Amino acid sequence: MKYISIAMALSAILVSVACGTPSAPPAPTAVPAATIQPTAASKTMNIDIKLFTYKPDSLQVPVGTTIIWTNQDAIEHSVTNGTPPNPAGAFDSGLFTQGKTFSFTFTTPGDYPYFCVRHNSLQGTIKVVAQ
Ligand SMILES: [Cu+2]
Repeated sequence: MKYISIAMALSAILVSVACGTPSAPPAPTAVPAATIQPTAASKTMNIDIKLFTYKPDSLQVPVGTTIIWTNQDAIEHSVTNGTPPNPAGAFDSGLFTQGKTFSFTFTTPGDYPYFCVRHNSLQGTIKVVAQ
């Protein structure tokens, strides 16, 4: 019984504190709604690297898209932004082996050619467009 009365006393204090600051409650409800929106809009797409080909080798996506490349070949490849033999610097996976993945999120519209640093005939393009 003693614990119950203490609990009741504490909750009475908490209620009085909450009621003492009427301007506080409306603020937290507005913030979370705004932060959830971009997460729901973002998308993920997959590209396989198979038989020395990016599949698909040409892709158009909206800003905010994350692309995941998966190496299906039993040899190392890279996903390097630029045109052979010149990396452009927006992204570069480095060489990665069979079964491994590399992902990159495109936040700026534009054309992003890319290639494998070891096999320069292996090339692809990502076109990023505003939503
Ligand atoms: Cu390669």
